[in-house]
Amino acid sequence: MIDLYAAGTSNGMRARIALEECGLAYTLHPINIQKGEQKAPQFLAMNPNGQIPVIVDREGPGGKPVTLSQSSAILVYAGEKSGKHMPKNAADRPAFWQALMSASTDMTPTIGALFACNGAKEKHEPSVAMFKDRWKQYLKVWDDLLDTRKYAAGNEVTLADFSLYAGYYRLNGAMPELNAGVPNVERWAKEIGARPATVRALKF
Ligand SMILES: N[C@@H](CCC(=O)N[C@@H](CS)C(=O)NCC(=O)O)C(=O)O
Repeated sequence: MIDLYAAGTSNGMRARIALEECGLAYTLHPINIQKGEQKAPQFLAMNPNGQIPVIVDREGPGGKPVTLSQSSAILVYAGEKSGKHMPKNAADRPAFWQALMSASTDMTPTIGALFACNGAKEKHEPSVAMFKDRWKQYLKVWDDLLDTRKYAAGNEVTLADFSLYAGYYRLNGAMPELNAGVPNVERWAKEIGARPATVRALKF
């Protein structure tokens, strides 16, 4: 059994989608980041950075408990533990890793920066515009890619798709206009977003 500590942000959703899609049994412990629950001593003992998501797997490798933060690390951990949704074809792996890294190191931090700049008391419009443009650029590249293949890494759904979807879904809720005009992404998002395990994972 895995304990998942998360909130409904793109990083939190990424981790939860992975656990659901990989069919791993887990208990969700919702963390209210607005109230600062991620800075409580018992949380910091699991992740000294005081950030969600975190998992605790009481039956990690060798039967030993594992505590893990970083949404993409959790994603790959779930894939390796379950043997699901990692690319089967070796030739698909470079594209898999590239999409996975882009989702967590390009796209999600852009969402975080955008929300922070946009929601700041003293809003800095040039920064807001810069992060909006950056998001649209990532999405345009993603749309071009999905014109040539069905999924992030080829013709099979992988964890890279779930990782990208978490960010897309998060922004769709807050600033849907930034997700407009990308028909291939829309086609792909409609399919990923209809998967029962993904639907379950998004209900925070
Ligand atoms: N690189 C980390 C980022 C984690 C992160 O930024 N978590 C945010 C929510 S999406 C958080 O906990 N923010 C609250 C805080 O920093 O106090 C990951 O991929 O998990």
